[in-house]
Amino acid sequence: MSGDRSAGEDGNAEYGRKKFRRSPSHFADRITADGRDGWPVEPGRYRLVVSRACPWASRALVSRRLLGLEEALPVAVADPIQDSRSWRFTLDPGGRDPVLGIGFLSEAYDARETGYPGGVSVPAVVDVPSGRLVTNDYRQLTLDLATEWTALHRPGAPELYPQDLRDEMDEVMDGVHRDLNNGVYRAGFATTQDEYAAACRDVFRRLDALTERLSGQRYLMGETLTEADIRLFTTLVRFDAVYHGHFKCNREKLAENPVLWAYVRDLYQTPGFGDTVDFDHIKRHYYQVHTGINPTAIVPLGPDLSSWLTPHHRERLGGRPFGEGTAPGPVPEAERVPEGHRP
Ligand SMILES: N[C@@H](CCC(=O)N[C@@H](CS)C(=O)NCC(=O)O)C(=O)O
Repeated sequence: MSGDRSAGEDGNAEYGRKKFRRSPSHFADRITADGRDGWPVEPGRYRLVVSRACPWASRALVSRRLLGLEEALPVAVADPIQDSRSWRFTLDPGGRDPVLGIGFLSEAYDARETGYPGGVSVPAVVDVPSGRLVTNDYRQLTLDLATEWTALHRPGAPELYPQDLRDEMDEVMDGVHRDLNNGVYRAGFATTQDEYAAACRDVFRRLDALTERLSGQRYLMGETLTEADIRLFTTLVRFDAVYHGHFKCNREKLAENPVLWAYVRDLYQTPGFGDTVDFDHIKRHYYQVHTGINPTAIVPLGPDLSSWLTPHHRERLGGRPFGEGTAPGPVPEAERVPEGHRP
């Protein structure tokens, strides 16, 4: 290895003239109530490392807020701009995460596996006592927060992965993953016209289908929020800011689709969703890091964010956002997204 740890799934070095592929998460240990992988759920033992720019990491930020796990699973926020050693803690005093004491997330990967040659990705969960990475498997992570961390959930936490809906949810989430969560990346990093066109069509075909599904019901699974909405939200909230321009998914803007634009604003305005979103980190990361597709690294000024807070009127569809539960409380002071990074 040359020491370049930035060449990940959506980094720069990995895409030449070949089909965009996302490499599977390498570290897939699970933190569970019974600790069967050696990692029991314990308050304060682990640190969730995220970039607020990253849609995969942002799922965990939303779940953690909705479930009230902020104290049990503290968070480290990486600088949205990676350097050749990948994610770094340059937002923290002295350029080090105050709890893990490291400057680069790669140090936790190395502590787990010496000479690990793969990309260093977020989200990542690190075991604080040993400083070792536990998992970077974003798919399982949020499901485990919902189903394995229950002893530490706040009173009134919603059920995000209800047993009786799992089959249907898995199917919905698979389609959303293939065509949207990952589809926008396939379009953005395509290196042939045909590959781009196919991916871009998949994106809008899926958005059309979701428009129909969401025109008569408030949330993806009906009247209550679930993990499926979280996974859709993290892509939709980035759509006009980065996927429309930077990834060329530009048949139309989300703001031109009345159903989905109202749906995503409804979520944005729901405690636990919008309060995790940092538009400055999102825009700077995509436009400045992916210099293969944006060689000048210029970050566009738009879009205007003020409309995110306008009335969405989706409450007319009824629904009980948190089911039997309640909305989460305010964002902990230290985790507030700075003014100027949000509407
Ligand atoms: N590792 C995940 C995806 C998570 C991911 O792609 N995160 C991005 C940020 S949005 C990242 O950390 N990329 C840097 C890298 O992989 O080197 C996977 O299994 O597909």
